[in-house]
Amino acid sequence: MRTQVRELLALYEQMVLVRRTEKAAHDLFLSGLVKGTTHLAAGHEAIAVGASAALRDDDYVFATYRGHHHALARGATPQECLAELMSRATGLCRAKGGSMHLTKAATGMLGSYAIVGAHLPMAVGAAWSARLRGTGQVAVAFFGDGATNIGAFHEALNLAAVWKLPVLFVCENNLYMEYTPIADVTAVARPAADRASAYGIPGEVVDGNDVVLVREAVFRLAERARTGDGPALLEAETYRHFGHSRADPATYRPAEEVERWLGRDPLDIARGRLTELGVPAGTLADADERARDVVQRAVDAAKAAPGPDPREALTDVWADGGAEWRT
Ligand SMILES: Cc1ncc(C[n+]2csc(CCOP(=O)(O)OP(=O)(O)O)c2C)c(N)n1
Ligand SMILES: [Mg+2]
Repeated sequence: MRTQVRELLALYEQMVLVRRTEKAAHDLFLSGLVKGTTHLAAGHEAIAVGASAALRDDDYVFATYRGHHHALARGATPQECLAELMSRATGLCRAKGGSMHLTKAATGMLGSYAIVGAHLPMAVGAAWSARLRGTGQVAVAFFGDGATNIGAFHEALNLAAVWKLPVLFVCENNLYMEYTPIADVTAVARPAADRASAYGIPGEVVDGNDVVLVREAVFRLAERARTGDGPALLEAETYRHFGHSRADPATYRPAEEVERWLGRDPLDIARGRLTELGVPAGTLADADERARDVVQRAVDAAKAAPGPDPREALTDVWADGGAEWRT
């Protein structure tokens, strides 16, 4: 899959939109309009945007609590996401999900999950369902480096490999699991890719800050899975611009490391590629401005939206009555 200038420009604009939505979420949190916690994905944009551009519209995506970028890349609007973060009736999940549970089943965004590693077996299940139905869909699970030391990661990989399921595991390796460097607690250098050989599946490393490289790698591995060659593991190297969540100042990260990674901002890398391809600065500025307008309108609309109707508290909530028979 070669990325054309026109496509790259669209990917750039989408990444700017994600970055601006994240910035708005941060500002709204600081002004007390977003309650609870948020895990910003600023710095990770190229992974969600590049991967989504390589997938079919009906493919399935599973994300973590750091999933704003995936929801936006898979069809949720900034307005739906920000309204959800602000617990408004117009939110993506009508205020029942919040930042950590952004879900849009209609566009294949099958959820964001707060329990580290929990969604990997779910992605395997979705892939199995696609196989049984013969739809040609692929399921993609995005997760952090910390998930690679969780049992569910290994169970999911093994079953997916044994059944040769159409699932792609994408690790967003940002070097930290909350405040602990992944390298301090992992015996291999590549926490995801180096584990692939144990399950007999391909393991690759990609520059997760380069949207073009992510798109090409995901396309190749997803098509391989789609045509029956089974799962693969892609480790995308990246870095978060903010702390782990909310007001974490991330002082545990060496200044020199932060500076090096800020110098590899995915937006700058895409901008550099576009400039090299002859796209004028004015065209990039127009894209920036369009994204700024969309997000500003989203913030205004979310602020103006009503809170959820208390009479809807029990709608769209599934219960199997288990509380009675389990006790
Ligand atoms: C099973 C489980 N254990 C612990 C936690 C608490 N926790 C939330 S995020 C996190 C760090 C995960 O790091 P990583 O997988 O690298 O993702 P990142 O936050 O860097 O995107 C931890 C330990 C949790 N949510 N679930
Ligand atoms: Mg991490």
